[in-house]
Amino acid sequence: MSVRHAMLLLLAGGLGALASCGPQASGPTGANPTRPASQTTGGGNGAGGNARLAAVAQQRNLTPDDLVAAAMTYTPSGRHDEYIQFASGGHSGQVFVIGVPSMRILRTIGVFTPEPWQGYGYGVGNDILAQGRVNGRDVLWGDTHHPALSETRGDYDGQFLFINDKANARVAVIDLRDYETRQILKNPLSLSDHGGTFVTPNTEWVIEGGQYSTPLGMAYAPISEYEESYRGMVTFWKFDRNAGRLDPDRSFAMELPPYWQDLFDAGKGPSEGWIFGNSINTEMATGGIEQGNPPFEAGVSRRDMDYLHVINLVKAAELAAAGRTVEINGFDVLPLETAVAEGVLYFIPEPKSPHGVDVAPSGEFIVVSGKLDPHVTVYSFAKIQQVIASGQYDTDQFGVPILDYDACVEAQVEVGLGPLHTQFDHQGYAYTSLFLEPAVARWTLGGASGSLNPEPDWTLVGKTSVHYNIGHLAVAEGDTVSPDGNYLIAMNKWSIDRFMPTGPLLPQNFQLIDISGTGERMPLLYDMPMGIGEPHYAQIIRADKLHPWTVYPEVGWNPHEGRVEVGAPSVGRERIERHGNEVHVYMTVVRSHFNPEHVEVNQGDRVIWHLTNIERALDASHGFCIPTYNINASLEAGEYARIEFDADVPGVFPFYCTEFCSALHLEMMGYLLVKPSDQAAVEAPEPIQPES
Ligand code: CUK
Ligand code: CUA
Repeated sequence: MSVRHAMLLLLAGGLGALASCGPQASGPTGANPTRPASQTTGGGNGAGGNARLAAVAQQRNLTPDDLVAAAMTYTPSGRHDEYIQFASGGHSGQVFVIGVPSMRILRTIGVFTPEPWQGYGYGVGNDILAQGRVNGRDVLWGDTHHPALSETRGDYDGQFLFINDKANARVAVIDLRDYETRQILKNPLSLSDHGGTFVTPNTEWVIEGGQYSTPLGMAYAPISEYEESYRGMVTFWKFDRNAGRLDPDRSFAMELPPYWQDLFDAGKGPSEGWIFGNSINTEMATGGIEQGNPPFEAGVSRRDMDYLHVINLVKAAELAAAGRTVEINGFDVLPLETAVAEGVLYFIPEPKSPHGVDVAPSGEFIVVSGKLDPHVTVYSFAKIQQVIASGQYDTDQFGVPILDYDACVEAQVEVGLGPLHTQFDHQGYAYTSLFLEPAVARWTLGGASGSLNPEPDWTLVGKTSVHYNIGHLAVAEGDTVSPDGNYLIAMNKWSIDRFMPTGPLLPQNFQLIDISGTGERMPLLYDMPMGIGEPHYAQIIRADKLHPWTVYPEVGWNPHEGRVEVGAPSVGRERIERHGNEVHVYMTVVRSHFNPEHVEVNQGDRVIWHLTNIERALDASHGFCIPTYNINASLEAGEYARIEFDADVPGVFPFYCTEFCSALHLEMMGYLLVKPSDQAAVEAPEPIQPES
């Protein structure tokens, strides 16, 4: 017997002892000539289980570490995950909901892109997607980057999720009672955003920072006027928690120099009320490789330092409320001049073209990752306040105070090549993604109260290699005031050889890492291909903080209005009403029929189709599609939906339920008859018999 096999047996003994307490699992291995007798008998005896586990491990060439990783992630049928991850969907324009540690995708949330399974944008939800129109044009995709869970006292509260669309500078609000998008807002100033969305500790404000500077208000100016006419910005959207909506009338933005603002984060604890953002391109490079200018990649990285933006949001909001703003494209903007004069905006040098900016759980420190510099730089909020109070500083060409770097910095930690983003755990550790190595670095946060780790402050502790180039990382509740730790997900941009190739376009790779221990050890547990866009950021919330509806609260519920729809179709009140050439269909939906089943209209009629799913059972969703009319709805138990269209094409259209709901699901259909305009018109609807 090899040493490795002996280790497997030993380990299997441990697992077997655990397994023997519970019900015996059925064998997943299929035909295996060497499998022991206990596997076929299903006997609950520990020794048989051990032998069986060892045999499976040997057959599948699994190491003891593999078996431990499997045991830590495998989630038996019917068991739920401890955490839920909300991951941006990158260019899919959506959000993905993923269980942790099982890494099972639970749901897509349609946000900026139509999503046919939910019927989002195929007759229902079109009004929400329409809110995201830009200059009257539908923009039916987004580049979602940073999801932000709503917070109460700096901790996730499980009520709402916000997300930005970098490509078009839009933000969306998702209601976590039903995981549906409720609102999309187009930023009236900017054409790209990146520093969003981030929330203040009680979700009073949702932050959306711009990225590539343009003339504000989506205006035109030649690029030769870059320094005079192009501007950066950060927008503060006021969140009305009761309404579940962002309120543009109480929101405002701040004009910033045309540096490319990158990411933002909100202060907490002692730094609550302040906002921090990093930047690239303080060089104000304008590119033009075709004219012999340095390309952006070089021009944007010429200076040794860029600027950490430090913004007094409380004061900015007071100024905005006092009317110290100007209006640009119908939106209130605090001018740069005013922000400077009133002490709202400060800069601190940060090493060359940094990336993330992350406020530590205590709110005392702000961590900026070097990207082109192997360090993370840690700024002290207390020191920043001292320097501001001293009134001693230079200014940049826009008059913005530049605070002394050395006076504001608490520490620098050399973490490795290409540091991008940092998150925190409950043990006083910080974790930074290293794009170039690629790896995750664990280091100790100095001055962390309640620190459990024995290492000295501000020290690199260890690294785990990831496959491959990592962007963001997410620790369970790792950007809140009270991180959970335990799990870290590396969001890797390249997967290279990790999976079976799927043509030349390969998935991204989420890697789950166990960070429950201390010291150097951070074992990799699981690879999860993400073949649906490039998620940038994710947040991981404890599952027991989420309390979604499992059916809508009442039959006839209009999710978009958050109330029962007056006049929603109900049993016995199904009917078709004609008012001139406008036809209203009032239809109930239940296993396994629609009522009415015949809907006759005239070509050219405007059809307004009201549907209520009258089911009250868990998971009793029905679909509703009309062929060739680009209509598909998903009606969850209790849901009311309204679909409007012009019956411009004559013919006979079998509508049916698109969700396999019962044994008689195929029979769940009806006919829409659109009478050609050259034939005698449908006069009055057939009488509808109330359901008995
Ligand atoms: S960014 Cu993608 S890796 Cu848009 Cu938050 Cu850093
Ligand atoms: Cu209802 Cu299928």
